[in-house]
Amino acid sequence: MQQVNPARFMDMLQRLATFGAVPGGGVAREALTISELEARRWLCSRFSAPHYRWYMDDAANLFLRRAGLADALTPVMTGSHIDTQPVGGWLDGAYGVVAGMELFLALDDAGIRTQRPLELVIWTNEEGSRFSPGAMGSSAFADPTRLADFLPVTDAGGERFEQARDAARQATPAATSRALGRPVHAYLEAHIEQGPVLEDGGFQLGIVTGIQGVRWFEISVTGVSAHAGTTPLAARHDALMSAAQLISRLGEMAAARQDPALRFTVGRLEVSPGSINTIADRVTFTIDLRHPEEAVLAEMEALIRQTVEAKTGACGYALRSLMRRPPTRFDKAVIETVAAAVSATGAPACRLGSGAFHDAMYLADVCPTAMLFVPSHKGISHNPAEDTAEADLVAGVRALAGAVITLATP
Ligand code: HGY
Ligand code: MN
Ligand code: MN
Ligand code: MN
Repeated sequence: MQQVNPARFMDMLQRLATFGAVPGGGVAREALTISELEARRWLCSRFSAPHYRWYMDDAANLFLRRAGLADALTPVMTGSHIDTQPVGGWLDGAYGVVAGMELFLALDDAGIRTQRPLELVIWTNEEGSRFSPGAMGSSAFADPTRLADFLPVTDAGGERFEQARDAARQATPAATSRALGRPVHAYLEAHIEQGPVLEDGGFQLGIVTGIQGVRWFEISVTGVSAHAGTTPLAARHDALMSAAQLISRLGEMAAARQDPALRFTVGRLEVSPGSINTIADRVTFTIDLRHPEEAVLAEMEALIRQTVEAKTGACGYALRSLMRRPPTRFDKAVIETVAAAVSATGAPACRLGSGAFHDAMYLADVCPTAMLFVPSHKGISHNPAEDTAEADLVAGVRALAGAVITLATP
């Protein structure tokens, strides 16, 4: 689509990156924090022509609807998230949202009104770093009964998701509220790969066939706080030492499987009271487990549970499941639509599965869904150094435009 305007697109992408920008690089724009709400407000200000309408649902998912000629038909949806890791990159999520914005503006420039309505969506709390689980907004959209479990979830400072959701409502008065969940004709998400496959293979675009499964756990270890100077080693209930032994035991167990497809990460560790001269009485740490096969995830979970239960000694142990998502297979017809749009751009491309999870995994439960990737430089993501060449970013917008227009033409 020649009306795609690279300068305008890059300008919007760079503008979005200013919300929560960290001096020296990176973006700190966690879900529903002030910087994300300001970014939402800016997005709303960008589209106010009469054929556009903004909506927000009860999970604070934000929708920009572009009326279709046959407006009663179910919409084609595209989008992603704008929340980031505590200090993330400028493209994770943001790319798919701004690619959708550029698509809408290019359609305006071309004077094209698609048959089906189009909806650009900004999903709430995809990263799951402030509120767990991840992809909360899209998960609730796919099954609105889940919202009741999400509303009381608190962040590290004790703020409930419900309070943050309500603040989002105040921040974007232009968005009419609407019910959670609705029929969607098809969903297509553009995203950075966040891994090395495309760049290593010399590919500019990726046709994504699915997403691996993921399980998150929180393990807490309880001991007894005591004086570091007076308490003999043999008399300690040291939660931190016990947690450290458990973490290395679990890490060795994962490594011992020698499965190149297995992902096992302990990313967060909190210690109480966290004083240099007090023996820790409580430690919590998280596990992020991923694999393309559900059976391996189940096996690993059983091993983790057995290892925790087998722990003896003076401390107590508890394991809590935070997130559980089986592997996702995308819709064959939408994958082929993406493949056709990609080949129309002439960009070198390949098919691949996603190592990262995305909101598309929940949309796949309720409508035909697929994704489109652009490369990540050196495979880096969830890191301020996250980057992608402009030519690749723009090629992705062109492919997204082609695929969405095809999907929106009955
Ligand atoms: O964790 C993930 O896979 C996603 O980037 N939030
Ligand atoms: Mn993402
Ligand atoms: Mn991410
Ligand atoms: Mn995602």
